[in-house]
Amino acid sequence: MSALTSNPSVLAWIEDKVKLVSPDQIVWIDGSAEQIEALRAEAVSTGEMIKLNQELLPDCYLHRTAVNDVARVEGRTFICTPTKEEAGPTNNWMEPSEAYAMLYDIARDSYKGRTMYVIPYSMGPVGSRFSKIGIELTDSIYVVLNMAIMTRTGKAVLDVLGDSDDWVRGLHCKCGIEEEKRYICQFPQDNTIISVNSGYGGNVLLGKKCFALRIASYQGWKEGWQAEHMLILGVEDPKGDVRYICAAFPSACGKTNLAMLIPPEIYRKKGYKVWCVGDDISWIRKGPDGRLYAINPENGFFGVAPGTNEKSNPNALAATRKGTIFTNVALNLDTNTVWWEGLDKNPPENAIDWKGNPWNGKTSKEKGAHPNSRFTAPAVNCPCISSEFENSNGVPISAFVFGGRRAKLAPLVYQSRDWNHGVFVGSIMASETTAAASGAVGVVRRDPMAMLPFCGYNMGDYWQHWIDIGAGLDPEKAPKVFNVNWFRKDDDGNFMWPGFGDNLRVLEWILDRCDGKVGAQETAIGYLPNAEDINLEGLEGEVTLDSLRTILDVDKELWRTEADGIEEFYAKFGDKLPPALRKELDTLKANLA
Ligand code: GTP
Ligand code: SPV
Ligand code: MN
Repeated sequence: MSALTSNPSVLAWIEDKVKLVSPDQIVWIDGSAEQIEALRAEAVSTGEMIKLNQELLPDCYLHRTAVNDVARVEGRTFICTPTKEEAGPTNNWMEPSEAYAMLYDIARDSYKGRTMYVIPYSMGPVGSRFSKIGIELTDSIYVVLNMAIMTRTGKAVLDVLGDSDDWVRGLHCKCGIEEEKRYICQFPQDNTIISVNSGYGGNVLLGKKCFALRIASYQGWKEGWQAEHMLILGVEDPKGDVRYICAAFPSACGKTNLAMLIPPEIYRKKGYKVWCVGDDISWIRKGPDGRLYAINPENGFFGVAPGTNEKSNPNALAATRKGTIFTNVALNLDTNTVWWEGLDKNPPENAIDWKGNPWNGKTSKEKGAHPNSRFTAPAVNCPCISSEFENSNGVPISAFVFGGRRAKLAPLVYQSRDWNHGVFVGSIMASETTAAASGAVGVVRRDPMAMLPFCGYNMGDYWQHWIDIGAGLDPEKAPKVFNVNWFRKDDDGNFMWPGFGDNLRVLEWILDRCDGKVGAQETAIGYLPNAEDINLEGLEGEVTLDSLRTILDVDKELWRTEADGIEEFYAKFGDKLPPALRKELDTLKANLA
């Protein structure tokens, strides 16, 4: 197949990689429906994908990854900068020439007997000033089909690129899916990503975490913009005014759910609506009017399946009813449809679990779906997708919201005193680990701005970049900064806040604060709501004013211990710690004394 571009930098790079990996043939992904259909058929014929019930789930497929390959591998993810200091204390680092040599050894001849797919893709609407172009080489049809949902792919992207060499190089080699030889390496200075020995999501869909966060965060630092692990949603009030919020929560901590929330009945009756612009990543720039604007660089949702149901997230569920790829969920053999824990109370008895073994959902103690099983669904399928989803100029941001999964300590919501204090609040985020990454689950760790696994440079420089962005904004126009925690638990381990749709009650307080419409209590950590100002109408029996007060408390004793933890964490950054954040920590300590 002939090349779809004459761009010299593209052709030279591909020629070089062809020599390295030795594919049998090369296929350029042109963006046509026919090509996608042919690739689906080929993947079904080899068993790589299973075609699901086309009446109930048109154009939907199931894929199972290797059992050793079900989540991002943070321990095997590297930032390859010339010096270790550029990668900083929170990233794994490898010297670039060493990394290239090691990766090329692993990748050499690994496409023998296989096809090289060349995927040109745009992160962001094709041609938008926010957007960036990448090319991913892969030997996996599954990757091609996922990228075709998650990004804008095909010839149109190459036409926009023209002869420019401003594009991100991505090489993915499945190799033998060997865990000990799995590496996900980013080379920020070279605009390059190399991923070997995995076939799973965030490790191999290189447009997502590798490019749109790790490489793009570095680009944003150099170019004066931001790439963040943030959802974008619009809240429409009864007058029809829509205000936008960006929220950063760590992996599997509720971004997709919040981005698509269905307002509680009392809000729906008043005329409130919520629109989803993005569920995972935001690229943010200052607009001509001095406000910050955000786009979602993705074109689909790579969402957590377990727990997604008609009640928790009907919009996400609806988005998965056509054109979707399911990964590592259970297969119901009676209906040829999919099932996962928390979908409904009726698990199939005649099924295949995510590992590919016969499974009876009524009797088996094993899980049918992996806790990090996922759906890859086109954004356009989502019933609440925003009319601004394709807007090349992005949407104006009123508030940034940080949040994590904390059984104790962090209150339901609080507001920072100003921008720099907001950066501090983001920098001290901590959250219990989840199944989205391999390793222990439920351990509290620091995860600044939910970017711990995704920041492509020194986190100290990243914080300073946040502070510099704020310094360039008129405080009147800068987004207000908040922190939320939907995950407070009582002593019996029950969640104390209903969450999901009811989180709109907290968003309403946040937007009212942005408008200066509601008061707050000034505490040691920032502004907390007066309990009466969170609307509990319709939650009678579920949340009382007293239980609300419990999750709005600031326990100074616990916070003093927390401050010691922050001190210890900050110490890792040495002189890369922005003085402004040091000052904020001192203020916190003084407030707690
Ligand atoms: P990534 O795609 O990994 O970045 O995850 P995410 O941040 O989009 O998380 P997602 O919305 O998929 O939610 C992950 C898990 O958190 C699911 O099991 C949800 O059911 C659960 N969850 C989401 N929102 C809430 C909430 O408000 N309260 C509670 N208790 N659980 C929630
Ligand atoms: C996350 O882990 O934050 C995800 C899934 O969104 S992955 O694409 O695997 O990174
Ligand atoms: Mn994510």
